Amino acid sequence: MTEPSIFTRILNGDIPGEILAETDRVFAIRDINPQAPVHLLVIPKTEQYRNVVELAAGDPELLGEIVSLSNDLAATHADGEFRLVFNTGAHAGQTVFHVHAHVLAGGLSEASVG
Ligand code: DGP
Repeated sequence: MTEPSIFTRILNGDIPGEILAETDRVFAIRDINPQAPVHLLVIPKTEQYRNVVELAAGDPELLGEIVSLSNDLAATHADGEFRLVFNTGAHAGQTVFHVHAHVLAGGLSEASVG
């Protein structure tokens, strides 16, 4: 049996981390290493999908829930405008293979992509 991901351990309260928002199927935390004034992670509760490609193929409605919660969080934590990033693969910088969206917001107009 594989170990639970770092995000599942936070969700379960096994390691510290504030749950900022939660629905039946998704939850949000702050990124431990913020790359923008507001940098949140929106994560499905299931670990079934390793990346956004698998998620889109397997449960597009759940992907829609991630986008919707990201939008809500950008409205409550910033001005409602945001960048949504899914690192997909180790060579693209993915380190946690439990799919998650990076929600980057709060003064990004000068920031470059990548
Ligand atoms: P990625 O590189 O796309 O797989 O993003 C993983 C992110 O997870 C990375 O930006 C840092 C964040 N992260 C890793 N460990 C923890 C943790 O223990 N707590 C929180 N809040 N974030 C974490």
